[in-house]
Amino acid sequence: MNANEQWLLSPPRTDAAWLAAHWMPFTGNREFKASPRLIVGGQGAYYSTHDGRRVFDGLSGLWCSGLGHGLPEIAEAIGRQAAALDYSPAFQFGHPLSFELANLIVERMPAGLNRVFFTDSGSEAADTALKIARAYWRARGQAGKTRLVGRAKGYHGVNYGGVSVGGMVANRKTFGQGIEADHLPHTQPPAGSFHRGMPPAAGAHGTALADELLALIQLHDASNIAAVIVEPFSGSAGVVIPPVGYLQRLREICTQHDILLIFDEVITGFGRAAAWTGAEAFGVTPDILTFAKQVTNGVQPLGGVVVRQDIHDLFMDQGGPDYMLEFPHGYTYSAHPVACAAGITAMKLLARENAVQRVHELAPHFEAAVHGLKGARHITDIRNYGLAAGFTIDARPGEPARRPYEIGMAMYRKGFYVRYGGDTIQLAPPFISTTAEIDRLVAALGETLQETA
Ligand code: PXG
Ligand code: PLP
Repeated sequence: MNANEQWLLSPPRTDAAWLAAHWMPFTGNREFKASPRLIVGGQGAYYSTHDGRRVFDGLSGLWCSGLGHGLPEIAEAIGRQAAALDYSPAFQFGHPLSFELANLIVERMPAGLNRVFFTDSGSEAADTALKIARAYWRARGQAGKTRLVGRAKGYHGVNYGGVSVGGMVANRKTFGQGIEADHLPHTQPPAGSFHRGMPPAAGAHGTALADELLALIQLHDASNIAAVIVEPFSGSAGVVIPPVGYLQRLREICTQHDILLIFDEVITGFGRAAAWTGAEAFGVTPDILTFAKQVTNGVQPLGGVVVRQDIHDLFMDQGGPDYMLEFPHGYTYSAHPVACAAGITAMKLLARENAVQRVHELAPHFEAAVHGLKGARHITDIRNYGLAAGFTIDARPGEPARRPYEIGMAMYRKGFYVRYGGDTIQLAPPFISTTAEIDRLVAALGETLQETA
């Protein structure tokens, strides 16, 4: 039975009284419940909707389903695992799958990053990485190294650590004091730049932006700074690509001043940047790296943190008697067996389906297509890397977020799901997309821009 047939038998309720019980995340709840958009099925690069339509998945879910939807291997692996072992205690006991998944992940890491700590989400991965950084310096006898440095426009999830180092104003301003954090300037070029891929190194958008870290070191002294956390490229902010040389310079400064460099790869791992990681794509190796989303193709909630072996080993060496905990941290569902079953299968499928190679081959076509919208109505900038693109939309006076919302809704009515947020539209089509599907997606966006007031 396909999703449409299922719907005919039992259409979901969409009346406001029914929908009211679920307070939805990062959603305009009042608007949604007045005009519900329920997704009832997913196959390949398409969703089916409660009103019986097929919609192209232009953001791979929320950047997580690059292999497309409805993969029987993952469904079978989850079913088998739930029947064999549905849950086992995450603390002081283990199950075989987490070790297999950790090894599969390590295989895809830049050299030296080879110890994996599992979480259930990207937000938990970001907070875990920050805690590892602080605990590491404490274990090294430098307990004063606690300050954390993030970046304007950065997104590291929604828990307190991630929001504190994050730089999305809308996600910060509502919640009062977080933990102490400083922010580097963002690297988004001025509107009208229309850079393809990485912005050039020249001028203010080169290593000068990374050198801002030196000013923070001068202000606080490196003896007080634990870590710098950045996304290799920012997704949520509207696809912000690092200028040539920027990440290299951050790496250099962190190494010189004994500051840990954390890459938040929740979006860039695994495949989106036409490489297994952003670290590999941009040729810069962090000390700590986070992942989530694509690790299970979005099928189960799972994230994690990968660290350099010597960071891990320091915890072991300083751990006291061997029955003691080396790191008092973890989640009930860390390395959940069913999520690990999905992760193992997804990691194998990414390899078998040549996901990285596919993205590499599609990326030039995608780049040409999205930059073809330069000059289209309301577009003030376009940025892209791998299979990710961000468009800045000219703001209506006093209402920067309205036009992107209207565009997103009009696209959905036409049969294309795209992400809108702030003053941007974002595209991140599945790795399995065809060039024709990409052309249709971008053509629909062009048409919608033209029709939008
Ligand atoms: N770090 C980064 C770099 C992310 O992109 C998170 C942490 C948090 O992950 P969880 O699993 O806790 O959501 C993310 C998540 C968007 C969008 O449209 C981006 C994310 C989530 C939802 C929407 O840009 N990124
Ligand atoms: N709150 C309470 C009262 C708990 O007992 C626990 C876990 O035992 C948590 C929060 C944390 O939940 P999780 O481990 O799923 O993050």
